[in-house]
Parts: sequence; structure tokens; C-alpha cells
Amino acid sequence: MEMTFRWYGANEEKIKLEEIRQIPAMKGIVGTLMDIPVGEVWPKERIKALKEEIEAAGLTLKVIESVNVHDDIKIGLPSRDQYIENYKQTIRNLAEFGIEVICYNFMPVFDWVKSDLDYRLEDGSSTLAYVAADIPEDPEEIIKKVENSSNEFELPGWEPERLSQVKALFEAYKDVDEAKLRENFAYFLKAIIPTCEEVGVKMAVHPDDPPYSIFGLPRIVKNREDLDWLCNVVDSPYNGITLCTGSIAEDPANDVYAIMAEFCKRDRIPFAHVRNIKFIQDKDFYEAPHKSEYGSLDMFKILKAMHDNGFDGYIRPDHGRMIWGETGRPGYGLYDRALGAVYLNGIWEALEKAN
Ligand code: CS2
Ligand code: MN
Repeated sequence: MEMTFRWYGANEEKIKLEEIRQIPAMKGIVGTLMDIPVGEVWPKERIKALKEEIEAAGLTLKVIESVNVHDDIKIGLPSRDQYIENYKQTIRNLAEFGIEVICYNFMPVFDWVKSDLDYRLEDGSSTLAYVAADIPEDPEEIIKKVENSSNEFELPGWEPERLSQVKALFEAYKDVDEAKLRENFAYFLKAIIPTCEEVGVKMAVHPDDPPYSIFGLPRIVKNREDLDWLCNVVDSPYNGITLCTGSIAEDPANDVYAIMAEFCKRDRIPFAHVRNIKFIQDKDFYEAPHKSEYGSLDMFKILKAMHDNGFDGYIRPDHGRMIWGETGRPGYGLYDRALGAVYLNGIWEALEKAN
């Protein structure tokens, strides 16, 4: 198990690599190149510069989150073949600089969706929440909502250029149901996984967040059956999962512990996001501090499922609250994620020593 921390880059955020380096037992950065438009090849010189910058700070760069998949691939347009070629080239370029895992998602139009990016907890901290009644019917409203609550930063998966065309995007998806989306996903995986096998990079799909349909859009990475489908459609250890405990558990019907155990055992989890959520009522929830007693998930049970089933990949704390007066990208402050990392490392040490 190797602990990592997501970092968006020096031009994108104020948290410094030197600060991340001071988190006890922090080993690596989960990196990205936020400014490369979706669908374009990631240039080697940019990857090289990112790696050198991170290594100069005493950290490693083995995981990328995300290389986003162009909507034309998800919709299945003729232009997808060119975008797939570009994706393969990006995989090759990343492999050249020692990248081992690429996290991505296959959600139509939106990446994650939350109703509130500044949900106040009793202790005065701020977190992200999903309250179904507060999700507007018109998807354009949710875009405005997210944009307004984050005036400082561009949020990943919410690139303004792309979302400004949200009506056209919805129109383009009108004939894409779950079956069609699955067919397009299979087409994509069959095309790229041989390249991954050749150069030694593992693909790791992030579950849908939330793991059910919203705005009438299909969702196909939402439960055990979907993950099983994924593993079988291209049966390769290079076709894996970013098991995000928070996202999977947002549907109370999902048994996050059993899913974690099964897919660790099948060696399909090269990367895990480990976070807690607290249900408010029904499926409504907020993102809680990592420690078990604050949320609805038992973090010991999650890490034990990983440990006992041979997990040896990368792990990161997921979203944290904004605490101690920190401001910035919602979910991605320094302090609470650092506390999360230390807590997860503590549980892991106990699991190792108990054996
Ligand atoms: C992340 C996702 O911040 C988050 O919610 O977990 O945005 C994740 O990076 C993407 O879905 C992966 O492509
Ligand atoms: Mn996640």
C-alpha cells in the first residue's frame, strides 16, 4: 500500500508540494495536467516537467487522475476513433515517465454531482453534500450552482468550455441508453487495453458519483454487477478500478466492504479513494471526516477488506472538509485530507502488526 495525495499543479492551487511532503508517511502525488483539453494528447515535455517538479520535492508520480474520456467516445460518434488514438498516445507518453495507473471515469456529461459544496457541519467546518431535493431539474442550474460556489478554481470534470454547451451535449446523448453506453465503453476498452498491457499502465475507472442515474443520463459504473461486467469485458489486470468508497457507498444498496474484498482479491484495484460519508436521510449524505465514528462507513472494515485480500496498490484520502479557516477548491484542502491520510496509515499499521 502506498499513500498518495491529489495535487492539481502549481498554477492551479495554492497547496505546495513542500507542504504535502511534510504529511507523515506521504509518498506520492496523484497528478494531472488540468489545462490540456479533453481529447488531446498529453505532451511528453509537460509530463516530464511535472514529474521532475514532484520528484524534486521528494515525492513520486505514479498515478494520474484523470485522463478524461471525450464525450464523442461515450456517445459513439465516428470521431471517436481519432480520440481513442490520442488516448493511446497519452498512455504511451505517460508510461515513458513511469506512470503506472491512470484513473478516469465513464460518466456522461458530468463528472461528480453534489447539491452543496459548502455544507456546514456542527463543528463549523464546511463539506460537500448531496441532497436530492436540492438538485434542480434543469442541469444548467446545477452548473451555475457549482460555478458560483467555487469562484476561485475550476473544478475537475466541470470545464466551462465543455459545460457551456450542455444543451447540445444532452441532445447528443439522447439516443444513448445504458446498453449503448456499455457498448461504447467496451469499444473503448478493447481498443486501449492492449496498449496498456504493452507499456505497463493500469487503467482504473472511478465509479459514478452518485452511483445512480441523474438528469435522465445513463450510469454504468455504479454497483457490483457493473464492476463485474467491466472486469469480464476485457479480462486483463490492466483493466481495473479506482475503488472510491464514498462514491460506491452513496447507494445504500451497495455493500462497499464486499465489493472492496472481491475486487481486491481479483486483483483489479490498483488505486483506491478512501473516504467516509454520512447519510442524512434516504440517500442524502454529506462527506464526513474520515474517522469511522463521524460517518456511516466503518473505515477499519474497509481497510481490513483491502489488507486481507492482498491490496498492494496506491491509496489516497478522498475529499476533506475545509477546516482551520482554509479556503480553496471544495473537497481538496490540505489539512483535513492530511488528517485522513494519517488516520488511514494508522489503521494500516495496526492491520500489518496484528498479523
Ligand atoms: C473525484 C472525481 O473529486 C472527485 O470527486 O473523485 O472527480 C474523480 O477524479 C473522477 O471521477 C475520475 O475521473
Ligand atoms: Mn473518489
